[in-house]
Amino acid sequence: MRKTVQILFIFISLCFIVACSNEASKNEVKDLCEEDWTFIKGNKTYKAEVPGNIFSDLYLNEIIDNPFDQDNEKKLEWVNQSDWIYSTTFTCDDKFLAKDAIELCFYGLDTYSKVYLNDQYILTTDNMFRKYIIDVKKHITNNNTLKIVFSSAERITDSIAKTESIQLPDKRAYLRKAPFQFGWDWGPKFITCGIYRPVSLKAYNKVSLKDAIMIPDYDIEKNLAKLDGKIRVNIKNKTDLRLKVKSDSKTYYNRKIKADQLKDTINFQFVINEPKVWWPTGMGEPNLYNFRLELWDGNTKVEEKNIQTGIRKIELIQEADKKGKSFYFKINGRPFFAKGVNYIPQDIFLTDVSDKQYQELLNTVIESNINMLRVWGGGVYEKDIFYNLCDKHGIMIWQDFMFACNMYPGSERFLDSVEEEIQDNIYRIGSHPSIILWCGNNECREGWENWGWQKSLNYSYSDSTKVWKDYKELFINRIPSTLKKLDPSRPYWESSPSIGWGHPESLLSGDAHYWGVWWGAEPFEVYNNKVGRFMTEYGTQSYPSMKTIQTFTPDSMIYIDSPILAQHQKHPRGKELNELYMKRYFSVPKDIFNYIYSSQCTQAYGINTALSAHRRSAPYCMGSFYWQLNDCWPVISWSSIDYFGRWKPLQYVVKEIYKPLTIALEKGEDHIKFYGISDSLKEKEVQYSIELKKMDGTIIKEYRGDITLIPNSSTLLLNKKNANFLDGYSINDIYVVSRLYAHKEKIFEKIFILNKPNKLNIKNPNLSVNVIPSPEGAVIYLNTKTFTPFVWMENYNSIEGKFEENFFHLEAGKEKKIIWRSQDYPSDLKQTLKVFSLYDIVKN
Ligand code: BMA
Repeated sequence: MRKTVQILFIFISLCFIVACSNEASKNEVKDLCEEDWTFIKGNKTYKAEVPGNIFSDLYLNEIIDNPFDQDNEKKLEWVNQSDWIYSTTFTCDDKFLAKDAIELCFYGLDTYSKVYLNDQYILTTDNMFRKYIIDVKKHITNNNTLKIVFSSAERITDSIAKTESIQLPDKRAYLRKAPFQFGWDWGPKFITCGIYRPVSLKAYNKVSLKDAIMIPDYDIEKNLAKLDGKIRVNIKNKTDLRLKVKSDSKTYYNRKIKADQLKDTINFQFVINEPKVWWPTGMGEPNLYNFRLELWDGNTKVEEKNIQTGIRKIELIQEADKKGKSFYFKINGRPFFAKGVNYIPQDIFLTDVSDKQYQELLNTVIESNINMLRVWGGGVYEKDIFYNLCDKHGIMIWQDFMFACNMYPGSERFLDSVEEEIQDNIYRIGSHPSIILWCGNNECREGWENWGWQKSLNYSYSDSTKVWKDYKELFINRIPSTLKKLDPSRPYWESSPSIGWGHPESLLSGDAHYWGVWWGAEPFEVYNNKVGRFMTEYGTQSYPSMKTIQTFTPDSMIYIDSPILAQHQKHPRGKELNELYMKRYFSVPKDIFNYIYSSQCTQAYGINTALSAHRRSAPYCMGSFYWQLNDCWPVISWSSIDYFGRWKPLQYVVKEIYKPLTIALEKGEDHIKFYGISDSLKEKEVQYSIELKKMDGTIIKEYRGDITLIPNSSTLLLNKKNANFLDGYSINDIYVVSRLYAHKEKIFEKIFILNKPNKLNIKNPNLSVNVIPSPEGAVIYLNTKTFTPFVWMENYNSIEGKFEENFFHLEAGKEKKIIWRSQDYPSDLKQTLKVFSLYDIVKN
């Protein structure tokens, strides 16, 4: 018995020793975001949020008013001009301090700062897109003070510009900071500073895991996945290490790395037979793999990291054809039409976006049948949650690097910093299957070639040569060669667009931005002819809803020429151009409610023209990305949802036209053509019907036919001479109802008008509106006795709700039932619901 007790005692002691030594060699992380942070204003200290930014901190401490309110932007210039000091105190226990190395890790400092630990200077930062890691072992004690002094980014860029012999188009180029925060044609100028991403400490004895990436490739023929992984480590003391790659149920990789072979990058590869493949939405399941990378030192798991990835093969196909060169993607060997939109940061104050907002934005994307987003290069590399959600929902991403509408310095210091930035971000986001392309920049080449910078900046021949050489070094050498090392799996595209919109070749190959409409004031019909291979930008503005305007404008200031509205319009000719287009297609009402509605109709009508031209040009055109999905503050802009996520009419149009099966109309000078568009990869046998109707709903005539829709393409359903089709009727007196049937069952219906909206001969609809409470919120019944185009419902109640359907044409005698989804039923909904229609703004 005594012997058993002795053995037990020895065993327990051994376990204890092993556990202690295990504990001792484990890396330890301390999250400094959990500490109390302060910032200084005058001679007072205030509570600060970390992650956070100065504007939000000033607002939370009631030092400034809401920056978005009225014209507060103008009054807050001083914040941009000031320097700001953030600090915290924290303790470290002896066990933590006993480790051989202690790293301070900043995942994002915005932007120009000097960092002091216990009053010792330790770091200068000038790139908000980089991760900064420094060994602070020699400075750290039990009680510590960390202080970060942020200098005004505006003053820093000014002072750098002064020392440069060649001026770049915009001085914001000198700092690696989100370009849009210096002001954009949809964004205010709030030049934030602060600790905008996490900050932590890590103590370790031997090796610290810095970051890791897993790049998947998929061999379609062999049905085999190859995973290419890299781990970056910081090494304090070399040791034998073991790397394991696991999922919950399986170990995929297990290898010992001898101390003498340990380098700061560990490469690993393994294969998966018959993997579950990642498909984008509409094409299959977005299957994901969740791997856990573990670093072991003997019996101790030193550190681990989770990586989410998906197995898929991505190809960008550019093949010469009769007109130029194709430009489309294949995923897992299958081509697809990219139903896209441009995405900008959801808030000028980056740290104010909640996880819920990311989720809600993605919900809008999914509901709208969008399958691809372009993360535009004037913003930021998004947070992990954004890419996680895109992976999960099968939303693909065109990822710009953060360079926009500018030329950039070519100094070694700058290039080295960018190289670090590119590496950090590829390591952070490169494992995500949703990202299918890296793009060098937004409109830098376009600007250089077409915007007259060389003349306006008075460049000499040698100046031009130098600036262009620097461009090439950055976008044709440094970035692609970094990518080659880390991620050769994805295509790299130097600049979006590849050729400027003033050049006819821009429509024959590469990606195109078409801004002849809006910037060039051309009519929307021009969209029908200006169709490129892959349309990555085009757009037109509209006002946000009245509810959104009310958040920043007092009632007495809500009128069309209000200076407050002018402050929330950032395009130099915004109001003038909006009104030009409103007048051309709808009208410019005097009443502000109708004015907003007319502007929103105009935007929806214009982008509908472009979207349907692009869709019906498949497979010549294989992608369409209107400018832009969202806003970063309440503003009059090109967005289809506003800052608060409220849908403008355009969002309903997008949802409709991006359906996997749709009909598009082409109305030419002498012909009228209807196309059936199918995203399906198989041929589809359908029947179509096209009815020509009078405004009272009487059918004039009907065309029917059977047709096989070509996969992933657009198929001509009906082609008629105008005179023949109209049968003596004026295009202003009729409308068309088109339908698709499969096995006699209706699978799609769409109503078309044939002329500009303000030309139609419509009558007063005297809409009857019935609102009934329901478990979902409310049900709305609409009835009319005459064709009522562009019905748009707005609820001005304080309770938020969403119309399941909105912005449609209503036929005479066809009751429409719409569900209004809301948490609550407001008893005054009947009074606060306003139903607009075309007749309200073009009474004839
Ligand atoms: C595009 C974008 C942005 C801009 C938009 C509207 O070119 O890249 O620069 O906001 O035009 O002008």
